[in-house]
Amino acid sequence: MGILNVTPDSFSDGDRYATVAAALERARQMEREGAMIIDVGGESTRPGAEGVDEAVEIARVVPVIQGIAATSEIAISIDTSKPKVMAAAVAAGACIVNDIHALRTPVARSWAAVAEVGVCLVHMQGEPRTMQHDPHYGDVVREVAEFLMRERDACIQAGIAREAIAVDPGLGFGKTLAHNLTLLKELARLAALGAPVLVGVSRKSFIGKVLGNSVDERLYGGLGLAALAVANGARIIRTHDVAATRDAIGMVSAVLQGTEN
Ligand code: 9MG
Repeated sequence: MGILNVTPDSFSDGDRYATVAAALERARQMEREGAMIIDVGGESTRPGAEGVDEAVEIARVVPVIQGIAATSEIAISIDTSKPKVMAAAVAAGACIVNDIHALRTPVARSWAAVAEVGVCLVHMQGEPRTMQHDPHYGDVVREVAEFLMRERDACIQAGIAREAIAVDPGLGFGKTLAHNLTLLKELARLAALGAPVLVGVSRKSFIGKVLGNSVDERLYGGLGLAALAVANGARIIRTHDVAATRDAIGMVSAVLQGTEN
C-alpha cells in the first residue's frame, strides 16, 4: 500500500504533492514500483495534528482519486474517519476505507456495509492531537487484539463481509516506543486472530527514537521493520517507499513460501 498524502501539513511530504498533477504522477510512480493499493489521505494523522473541515478534505482527495481511477485499475483506499469523506471518495473511485478510528460509529459501519467497501480497522488510544501524551496499557498486545476483534465483530454485525476487513495495530497511535516494539515482536499473536494484518511503520518517529535519525533518514529502519512484520504475519505494508519495500518483503515472502517470487 503506497501512501499518497495530499495534505499541506503532512509530516513527510510537506506540500510536495499538493497539486493534483503531482499527486497523480506520484500515484503512477508507486503503481509502477509495485504498489497494489494507493492510500489517499487529505488530513494529517501525525501526533499533534489539528483536524480539517470535511469540505476541505473532500476538495483535496476527490480530484486525486478521480484522476487515479480514470487511468488505472489499481485499488484506491481513502484514509479518513469522516463518513461524508468516505462516501465522496468511494463515489470518486475508492474501494477501501482506511480509518484510524476503526469505523467506530454505527453510521460509518452501516454505510460501509451498504457500499460494500473493504475496510481497515486501526487501533488508536486517544486522538491524534493528544494520543502521545502518556499512553499506557497492561498487556499492549492483548488489549490491541481485543479491541480489533471487538470492532471487527461490530462491523460483521453491521453487515460488512468478514473477508472485507483488515486490522492494524496502529503503530505510533497512542503508543510508546516500547509498545510499538512489543507489537512488532509479537505481531504473530494478532495475525493468529484470522483477519489480514496491515502494518504502517514508514518514516515513523519511533524509528527515529531508536536510530537517532530524522524523518528523511528512516528508510532502512523502516525496511527492517517491514520485513520483520511480514515474517510475523503481516499481509499489507503501508509505505512511502514502494520499490524498496516491495524488494524487502518480496525476499521475505520468497523464503517463507519456499519459491522464487
Ligand atoms: C493513515 N495512517 C497513518 N499511519 C497509519 C498506519 O500505521 N496504519 C494505517 N492503516 N493507516 C495509517
